[in-house]
Amino acid sequence: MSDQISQPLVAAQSAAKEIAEITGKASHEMSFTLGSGWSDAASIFGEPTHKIEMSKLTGFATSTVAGHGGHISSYTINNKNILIFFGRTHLYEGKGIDAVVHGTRTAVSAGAKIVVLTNACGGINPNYSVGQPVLIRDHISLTGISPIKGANFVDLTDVYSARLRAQLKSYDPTLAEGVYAHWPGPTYETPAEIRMIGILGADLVGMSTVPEAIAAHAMGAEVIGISLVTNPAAGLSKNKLSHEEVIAAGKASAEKVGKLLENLLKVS
Ligand code: 8IG
Repeated sequence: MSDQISQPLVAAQSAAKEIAEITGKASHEMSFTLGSGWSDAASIFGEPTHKIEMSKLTGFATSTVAGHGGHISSYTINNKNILIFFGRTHLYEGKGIDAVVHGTRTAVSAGAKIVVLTNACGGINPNYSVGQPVLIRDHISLTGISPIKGANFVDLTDVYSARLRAQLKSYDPTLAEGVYAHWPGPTYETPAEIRMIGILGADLVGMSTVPEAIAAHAMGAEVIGISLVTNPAAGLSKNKLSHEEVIAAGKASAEKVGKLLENLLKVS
């Protein structure tokens, strides 16, 4: 038995302290993790007060590609301090589950009571169109990997805050909700796998968000997850899946995504 807090949490607390020192802001109340297709719209936040290379902070995996490491920007908007994470670590990078959730743990350690997780994903639900943002109502972990260790039986009945989803829908009643399946990647699914995942009850499929949502929820933060559908999942269109398609769909929905980010700033 030990009441010591875990090493990954200690690292997240160190990184959070470094962010507070660099920005001179004792706490940041809200965090955003921007996935592919979302980062361009961040211009609606205006100019950050500080931009921090993740590689300079404790515990962040260093990027293998020079100049392509992620960064974190700090903003103060309407007296609210927010952190935006540009770039995240995915399970398929092989750095381990603690690396995947380190950014999120850092955000919550820095004071984030609301954690916004965005991603680009494949659409399984035939009612969705490419370029459509969908609120994540619930998830299915197909990786079987949890960021929580030991006999910590965390309740996951309401990982994605119903309270915050209702607020967002009050600003935009057209917003759809769906179930997100976390696929390990980095390969996309086969058409047969997409049929399986659809039968299991998922509307969306992607390679991120779920571990981060679990980690934030376990630390007591409220989570909003939003997927931008950037392609029909494998076998649901005549086209092959490509990263270019994803980037193009992200650019095409910049305005919609910007509006959503603006609405997210209003939630409390
Ligand atoms: I963007 O169709 C994007 N990410 N697993 N499947 C999975 N991840 C994705 C997809 C997709 N599209």
